[in-house]
Order: sequence, then structure tokens, then C-alpha cells
Amino acid sequence: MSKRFTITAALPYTNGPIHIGHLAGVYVPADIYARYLRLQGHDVAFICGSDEHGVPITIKAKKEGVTPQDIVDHFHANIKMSFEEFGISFDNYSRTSAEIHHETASEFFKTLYHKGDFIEETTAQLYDAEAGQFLADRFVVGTCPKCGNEESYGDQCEACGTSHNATDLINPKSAITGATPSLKETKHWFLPLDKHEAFLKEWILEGHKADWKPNVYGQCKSWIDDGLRPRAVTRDLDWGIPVPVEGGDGKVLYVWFDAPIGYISSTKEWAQREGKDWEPYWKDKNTTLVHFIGKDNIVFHCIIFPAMLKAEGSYILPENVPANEFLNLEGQKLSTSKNWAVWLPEYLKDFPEKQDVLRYVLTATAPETKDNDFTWKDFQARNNNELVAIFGNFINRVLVLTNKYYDGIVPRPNALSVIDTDTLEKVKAYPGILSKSIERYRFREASQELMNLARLGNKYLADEEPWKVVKTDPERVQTIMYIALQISAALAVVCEPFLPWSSTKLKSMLQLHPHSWAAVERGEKLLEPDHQIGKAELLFAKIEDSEIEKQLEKLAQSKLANTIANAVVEPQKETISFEDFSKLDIRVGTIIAAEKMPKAKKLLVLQVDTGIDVRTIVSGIAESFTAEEVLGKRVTVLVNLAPRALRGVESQGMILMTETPEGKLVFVNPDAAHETTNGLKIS
Ligand code: B3M
Ligand code: ZN
Repeated sequence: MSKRFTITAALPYTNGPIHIGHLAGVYVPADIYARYLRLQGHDVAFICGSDEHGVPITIKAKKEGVTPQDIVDHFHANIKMSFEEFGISFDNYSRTSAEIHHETASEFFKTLYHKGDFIEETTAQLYDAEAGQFLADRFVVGTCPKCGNEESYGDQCEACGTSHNATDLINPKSAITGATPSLKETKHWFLPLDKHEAFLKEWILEGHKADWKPNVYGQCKSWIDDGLRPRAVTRDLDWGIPVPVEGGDGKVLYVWFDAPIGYISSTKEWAQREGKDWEPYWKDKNTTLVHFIGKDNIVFHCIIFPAMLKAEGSYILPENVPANEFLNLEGQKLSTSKNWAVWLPEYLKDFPEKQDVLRYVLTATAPETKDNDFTWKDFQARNNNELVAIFGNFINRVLVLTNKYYDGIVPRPNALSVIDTDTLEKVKAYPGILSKSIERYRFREASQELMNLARLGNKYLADEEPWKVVKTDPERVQTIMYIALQISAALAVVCEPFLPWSSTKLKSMLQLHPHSWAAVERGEKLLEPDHQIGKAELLFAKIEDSEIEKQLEKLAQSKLANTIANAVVEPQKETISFEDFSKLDIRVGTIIAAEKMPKAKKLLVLQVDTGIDVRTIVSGIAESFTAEEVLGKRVTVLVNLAPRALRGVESQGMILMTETPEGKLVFVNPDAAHETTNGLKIS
């Protein structure tokens, strides 16, 4: 029976491109779920759009000397294109700077305002006199009162996920001038979350204990247990939706008040275009509403937005909010500001037409219950060992052999063996296996079950060996190939939520006319005997080591650029006189023996031929060089430094070292042997 679903995916901030963390955390799982529901024949509204207000955008605009509208126009188009290129099949992708959203959010605010749901209060807020503005959200950083994170923002702490008022920050600093803010009176409207405590406790802590993911339920419980307090839903900012009531001049709606309403306005925009009524998707109790988000958005989607919907009174509440944790990249947190990311536009340049590979790998390694790590080696391994070697290999053999033995005509099966009937029974069970995982938002598990279906096909062919049996029992091979083709067709149908391009390509190769998930579940013949299939094409291609090396090199360059950009350049030391300098006796020496100082991480004990004598010098370079590496090296030596004992060894001088901009320790090296311009050889 068809049901109605409203599926939302977090509205991405339009202050940067989309990267693999966004896909893994939110958009691929949401898309798998929406595509799956459509395959079940349900009525699905898959909704998203750009989140175009908020302080990060104004900060970026200020930094780049453009307007916030310029920033959002650029990244809205960039992000929208990325989603299209990766097959994220939104029914509508809108934007919160759109008129329809300004109207919808303003109306929503006025409804709560006229119902008296807000507390209107003049309070002392953080103010930066130098910048001449109030400090809200990312305009202020300080220590999180809950977890002690010293880089917490004014509205939210990314370390512990909690959301607070800017005045809760300990030791706040202006992100504009670095100044310590003063307090200045200003009027705002507050959503009294405390008044919704009983409802939230009953709805979440009682009602969703069993079906919400532990990471989501746990964060909600901790937030509710900490005690809910009124939250300001307006700001003294000029970029956003103007506060639509008396006294709202110069103030806008808080971005986290307006953005979730963006789901509603995007649904309205879609419904207008499609000639549908939007209200059942947000107000009919039989509609299932699911929010796909990252863990840093839990409090807004499970506590604040539901409290708003409840206060407004005519809306349904989310059935589930299956938030994912974070994806790391090569062991480090993804970071837009540090350019430590795999940006979707760049991925497509380097791996054209390999969207499905990234979708599959990000699903197979999704951070569903804890943060997880994306590595390029794992990406290559899953592509080569699973997509190519199992899924692709099976399909390729089926199509090549069907074309080779029967000119692409599906053969008529003869008597089925026990193995044949067992295999068909197993294939018939796969839609149910996949449904069980997908409907519990376990997409990692589902992706591996999909791969198990391909393994089943691969094993069936390998066990039945049609390429051998064909010499002695061609009738048997007709049956084998008929079964293998049914498995291929089942894969073409059920892989669509995960691998949309591969599904389309496989259906085209099989000339598979539209089939339903249910047909696979009923074990129907998906390919009739005498049906003509197309030619075999490779579904997946191997990824070579060189392609991975190129990606790792790109990341290394990013890291280097970051190190240099963040290198703290020590101020020059105080000036010394020439007399002071002339006291230094600096010689060129050669290291003729070297060994690690036992139990001393940093120290090498060197025997250095200084040209005057051979002496012992202890040098703190063991973390940058091994004893073997420095043996025979010509070095610059300060020979008249007073001897000093280091771990019981007397060091008589110093090897001169310095640091590169990226912080690498290097020798102050006398030039290696070379020829000077007038032909003088210096060795
Ligand atoms: N713009 C995404 C983020 O916090 C935020 C989501 C809004 S969903 C209404 O990165
Ligand atoms: Zn915190």
C-alpha cells in the first residue's frame, strides 16, 4: 500500500563546495532512502535547498570583499550542480534567499508571535564597540560552558553539539576584531524551550527511545537533562530574513529558526510546480517525515524545530532523524578552511563517470554509528576488489557468454537442479534483506548485502562452470545462463538506490523493460526466454595505483600549504654587534661516526672531524635524521661553544641547523661540490 513520505536533507550552507563528508553524512543515505521508497511505489517528496543566511556567509563575503548575495549565488549554483552530478535525486532543491521562503518563514514567525509563543525581552548581549556590532553565532568564539572547547561559537559548540546563547560563552572574544566584547542592551524574541520540556521528554525520551539511533537519542537526552532554556530566535544582523513584527528593524530571524522552515518552503515551491497540494506532506498525520542530517545538527532538528512545529500546532513531527557521525579523511578531520577535503567537482575531474564508485565506498564506510575514516587506498580496494572483481566480473561473464553462446538471446531453461531452485529462492529473498536494512537506516549493512547478491551470482557461475559444461551438456548451460541472467536482472533493479548509473547501464545492457522491486521480491521471471539482450560493456574499471598516488600527493600539497600558511614566524632576535659575531668560530666539519643516544628520543652522538680535531658533539636531531643518514655529511660547526654535558656525554660544539617555512629541520649545509662561475672547483 502506497504511503506518503517527506524526506528532507540538511540544507547545506552556501559558503563552500560540497565534499565527501557531506555526501557520506547526509546526502547519499538520504538519496538511497528516497530512491528505495520510490521503488516501493510510495509517494515521496525528497526535499532540500541552500541555506543562504547565517554568519559564516557574511564573514566570507567580508573577507572576499563581495556581498553575501554574491557568495550565495555562486555556491548555490555550485552545490546544486554537484548534487545533480552525483545523482542526489531531490524532488526540489530550493534556496532560503528565495521569496517563497522569506514569505513562509515570516508567516511562521508571525503565527508564533501572535499566539504569544515568544518571550519578547530586552537583554544584555555581547557587543564589539570597535566593529560597531553585536556579536552572535560565529561572530564570537569562546569556551563552551558544557565541554570546555575553547573554540565554541556563540550559538553552538561543534565539539559537543550543544547549542547555547552567546552570553553563555566563557571568555568570549570577537571573531571580527579579537576584542573582548562588552554587553549592550537589545531586544530579541525567545522561543521558550523550557515550556516544551514536558512534550519533548514524552515525545523523544519516551516515544523514540527504541527507534532513534543511539547517537541521536543520547544527544537529545543529554540536552533535555541539562535543562531547556529560552533560545533567542532573532539577531542584530543585516543579512537574513527581516523580523516581520513591530520593533524588528535592523534585526533578522536567527538562521536556525529560518533554515528548517526552508524544508517547508521548498516543498511548497515543488508542489506549486507539480500542481500538488503541499500541506499533506507536512500536516497529514499519515505522512512520514524523516530528516537526514549530520550529528552537529541534531539539537536543531530534534529539539528546536519540533518545538517550533509543535507550537505552531498544525504540523506533523519527524518520525526519525537518522543523523550520521562525521567522516574523516586520511585520519584527519575534514576541513573546508584547511582545504583538507575531497571536493566533489574535483573528484569528478579526476574520476569522470565514477560517481557510483564514490557513492558505494562512502556508503560502505559510512559513519553511521561513529566517526569513520575515508582513505584513498580503501577507495581503490573497494572499487577493485568488490565493484570490479565481484559485481562487474559477474555481470561481464553473464553478458559475454550469453552473446557468445546465444547471440544475446535469453535461452530457454531445461529442468532446474536443486542448486538452481535454491539460488532462485535466495535471489527472491534479497529485496526483503535489503529492505530490512534500509528501513532501519543501516545503509552500510544494505550495501554489503547488495554485494552479497553479486557474490551469490559470481559463486553460482564459478560452481556451475558453463564454459566447461558447454562442451558436454549444452542443455544444462541453457539453464545455467538463464538463472545467471535472472540474477543479473535482479541486481539491476535492487542496486538502483545505491548505484543509479550502474543500474541504468545494466538495465540498458539487459534491455530490461521497467521492472519493480516487488517483481524481484515475487521471484518473477525478469528476463523471458527469447528476450534479446544488448552487448557486454564494463560496468566498473580498475583504479590504478598511480591515480591514488595523485590524490595522496594533492593532500600532501594541501597539508604543506597549510603548514606554511599557519607557520608562526618568530620575530627576529635582538641585534648583536659585529664584535659579538666575530667571536663565533664556525668551521666546515664532517660527521665520521654517529649513533643514537640510548633512551633519548631526540639525541644523536656524533664524532665530527672539524679540521682542527675529531670531537664528540651531541645534537638534538634524532627525530629528523637517523644516524645512518648523517654519516659522512659535511656540516657547519660552531667549534668554540663552551662544552656541556648532555645525558652524561660531553658535547664540544654545535652542528648548525635551521628550519624551513614548513617546519622541517635542515642542516646549514656547506654547498656540495660544484663549479663556480669562473671555473673554480669547490669540493
Ligand atoms: N546549514 C548545515 C550545517 O550545519 C546547516 C543545515 C541546515 S538544515 C535546516 O552544516
Ligand atoms: Zn562543547
